[in-house]
Amino acid sequence: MAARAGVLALLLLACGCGAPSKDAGQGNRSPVWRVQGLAEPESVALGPDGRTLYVANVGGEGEAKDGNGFISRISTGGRVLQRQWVTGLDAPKGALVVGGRLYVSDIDRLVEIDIAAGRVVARYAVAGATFLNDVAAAPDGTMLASDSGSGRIFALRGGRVFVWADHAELRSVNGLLAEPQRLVVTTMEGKLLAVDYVTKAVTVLATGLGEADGVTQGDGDAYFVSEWPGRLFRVTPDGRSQVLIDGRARGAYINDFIRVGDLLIIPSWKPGELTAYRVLTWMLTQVEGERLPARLQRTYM
Ligand SMILES: [Ca+2]
Ligand SMILES: [Ca+2]
Repeated sequence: MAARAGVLALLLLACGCGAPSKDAGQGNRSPVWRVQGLAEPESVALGPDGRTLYVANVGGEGEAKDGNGFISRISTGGRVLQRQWVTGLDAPKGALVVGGRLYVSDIDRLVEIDIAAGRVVARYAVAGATFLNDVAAAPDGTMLASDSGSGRIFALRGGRVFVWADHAELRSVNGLLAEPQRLVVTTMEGKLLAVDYVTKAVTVLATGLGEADGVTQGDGDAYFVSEWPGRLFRVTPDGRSQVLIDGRARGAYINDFIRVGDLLIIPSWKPGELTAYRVLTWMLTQVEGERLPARLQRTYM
């Protein structure tokens, strides 16, 4: 433990990220690094170089067209490269890199940013959307965006925007994860769903996940799902879930996180942070006071 704390201290010194966080040693996971002072960060995307993160900062309220939203560039080591890299957005939420472009959802528009040039090159109006949230790319290249306001998923293909999925289960739709055969979706009614790309049939994978937000692949065939007021779940294919982290006591949201190899990189709208945690470290330690199943301990030890 002392050795790990030493390594953490070295990492923090190396990246200038400040003191170890307050939640270390309080039953939660210890972060690898943490960047503070962001402005309501909702999501993060990994750049084409594999070591640059693009963080969408809402700046204030989620629906406000206030022009103060921006994108930050931060290294995967936790160093702020440029806090205000692309500015002039309203409330950017979802962020996804495809090729050399960063796609960002911005209330009722999809914004396309040329990463090399560092500027907005296109804006696509999404008629009928009021609270665009996550962005994902289907295997055929179609850009998909969830709209929490209307409970629909919109698509952008060949410069044209249209309604891609409209289903009662999609009410309060939030996170998207594009798999080869299906789109995995979270809703703020606590559901983890799968939508068939062709038939648009919806399957309920799990319920009871609070006000669910981000979703990534977990270990094996499990998923990691966040609920934005502050919990991170591990959800297994049988629909059961366990809490891996709980930031509610310190008021730390868990918004639309990503997984980069062994790291989970988590934006926290409140208190305005980006934090990296090491997934395998969790699997080696206790989770919410109870051991992981023996099968998993063997897998990861
Ligand atoms: Ca704003
Ligand atoms: Ca989200």
